[in-house]
Amino acid sequence: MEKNTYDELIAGIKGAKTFALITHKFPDADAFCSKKAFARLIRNVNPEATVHKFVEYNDKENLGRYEHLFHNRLDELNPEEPLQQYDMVVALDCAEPHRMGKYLPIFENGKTTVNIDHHENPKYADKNYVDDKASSTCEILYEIFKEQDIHVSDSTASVLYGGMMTDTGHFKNNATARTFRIVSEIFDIASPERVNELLSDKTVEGTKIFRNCKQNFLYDGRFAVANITQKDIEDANATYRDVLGMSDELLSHRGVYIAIVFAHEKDGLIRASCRADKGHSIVDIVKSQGGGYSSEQVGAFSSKKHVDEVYTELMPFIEKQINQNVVEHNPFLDATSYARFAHPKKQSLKHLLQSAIMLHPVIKQ
Ligand SMILES: [Mn+2]
Repeated sequence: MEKNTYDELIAGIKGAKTFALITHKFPDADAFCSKKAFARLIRNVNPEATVHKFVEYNDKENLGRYEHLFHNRLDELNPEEPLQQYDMVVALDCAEPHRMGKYLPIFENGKTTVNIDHHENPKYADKNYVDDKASSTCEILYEIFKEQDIHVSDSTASVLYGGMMTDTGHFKNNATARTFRIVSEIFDIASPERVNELLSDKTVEGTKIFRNCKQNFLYDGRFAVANITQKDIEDANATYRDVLGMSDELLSHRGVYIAIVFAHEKDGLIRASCRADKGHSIVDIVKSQGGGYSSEQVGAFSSKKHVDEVYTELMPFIEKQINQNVVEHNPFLDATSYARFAHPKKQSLKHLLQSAIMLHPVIKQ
């Protein structure tokens, strides 16, 4: 990326009075953290400006997971009022315009539009800062702060770290030497307490669910699946948001390429959180149910269909992913252990998913 592009961005920020920051719907930590960090960048460069922040989240619970980062200072669009035109509208972590959800009209109505992202991205804005080699949008933002000599506070450093850590699955996916160089600089700036604060969002209720998940998940060596029923959630006095993140845990088992955690809610709604190992993708899996994804490795969907139907529809996509041979990226598996993990006792996926239902008969509606 050319150096003067960031100069142009900063000049644009200095010349604008009103800003709207938008990130993708079904936001993850990189979305929230990059938005927060960019608001601070604006405050440093142009303290008089007004900044509005928009994000379409799927429910309050999803927001709740990150509310300690936001204190609920998010703006909402009032459909009764005419659409405001902002001097600069910045899309953060949005691979495609439609991922802005209901806030896309604000973007389209912006005097100047900016697109900062680390996905494969068609560069849909007036000014595009797209780097698909970056681990996260927060990684790109850190480089903008540094290159432009903008002060990175203790708190901003930890926010940027939050986006980098989560988008890389705790530095297991897409983390590069560049990522770790930045992380080492962040640890020079941020106090460990701040960073740990970001990590301490676990709840005791979540841990109870987690224990259940760990005892009851099923796997065939390459694919791991767990079902969390409404009863499990109620018994633990937990909420759906406590269930998020367990798919990361399932994926961390040796040899597992794809992990899905299903949460079954009272009204028959199924929510699924999907993860893929490097070299694999959950994109087709979540797309088959109209879900969203923040990278090839991380996605989610919800469905009102019967669980059997959802499983049947997912199966070919899961099968395609787990049958791909990507053994070469795991240096820790020698030929013998690979044979054991990659070719476990043949158990059909259908059987596996059926067992998952039988284990939790309560989800059979
Ligand atoms: Mn991201």
